[in-house]
Amino acid sequence: MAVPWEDLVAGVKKGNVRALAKMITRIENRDSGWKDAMKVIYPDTGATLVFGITGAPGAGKSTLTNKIAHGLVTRGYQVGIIAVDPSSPFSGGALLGDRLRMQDIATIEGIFIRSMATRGTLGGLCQGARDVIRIMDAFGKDIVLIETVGVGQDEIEVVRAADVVLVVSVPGLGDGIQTLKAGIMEIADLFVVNKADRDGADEVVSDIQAMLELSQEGEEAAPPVLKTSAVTGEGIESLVSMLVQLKEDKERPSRDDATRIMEEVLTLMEQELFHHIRSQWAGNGALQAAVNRIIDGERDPYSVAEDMLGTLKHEG
Ligand SMILES: Nc1nc2c(ncn2[C@@H]2O[C@H](COP(=O)(O)OP(=O)(O)OP(=O)(O)O)[C@@H](O)[C@H]2O)c(=O)[nH]1
Ligand SMILES: [Mg+2]
Repeated sequence: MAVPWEDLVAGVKKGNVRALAKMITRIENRDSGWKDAMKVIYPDTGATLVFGITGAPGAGKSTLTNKIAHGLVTRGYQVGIIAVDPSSPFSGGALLGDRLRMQDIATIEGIFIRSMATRGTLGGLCQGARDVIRIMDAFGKDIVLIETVGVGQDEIEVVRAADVVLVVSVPGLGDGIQTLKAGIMEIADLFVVNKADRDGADEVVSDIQAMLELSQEGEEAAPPVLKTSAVTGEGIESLVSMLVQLKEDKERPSRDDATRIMEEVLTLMEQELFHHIRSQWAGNGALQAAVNRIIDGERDPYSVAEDMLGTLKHEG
């Protein structure tokens, strides 16, 4: 027998790590009753500050996330980490690498790590991340770090769900900032030039600053640009202090909450509708008959879909 949702939710709210892990899995799997469980979790959320950490593949995001988490825990914060695996869940390579590098913090009190596959997440990556963040929030995590590679559209969407976005670049990628997907620069609240132990970090910093100057509008302060080395530890203290400051100020950057909530409601409606249509029509005799008529050349897919949607509209 599966553990009842009530027990899981109660466990999460009490800070039970096993309940946290189990609830996340069952929510991700969309086990029956998942939505009611999330409804109960929701009022207990809103305290967590979410940092999105993104950037080019291999920029050192995982190593940096590891160091940041460590620094935050040392300062007394409870930290959740969501590592969005950029590769397919079947290839294993990148995922294993991440796991290994993340391993040394996996056992530290106060840090909980979860990886999520880009593909194959039932509720979609973005909604999946929102759900996991909320469960971690209700559990008592003060800060959630979400690492995603800054190349695909899905990943960018996930980063948009964060309160504060850190964009990580590195020297030695040719034109470092060009390798990032267009659109990522615009949503950055903070730039980190990692691998500062290598040559060329200062040039990357100036490139970013020059670019920011060009795009600066009005009085708004440009996002800070920090230099770090996740390997030597250079700059990590200042970065962590800056994140702590943001947490303490509870300053949520200008990304509009109303817009985010509206997006979420629309996503949930789309998913529900999709599910409803599939489950209602897939094994439905009327659909089978219509398909046969399309095959026989009597009808076409466009008008069949239109007719069937028409019945849905009448339902409600
Ligand atoms: N020299 C140097 N190497 C670093 C630094 N940070 C990370 N690395 C190395 O860079 C490589 C990639 O680091 P990761 O932390 O896996 O980078 P990532 O951005 O998470 O990579 P993906 O998730 O695969 O995109 C590893 O071999 C790290 O040890 C740094 O500050 N300096
Ligand atoms: Mg990584």
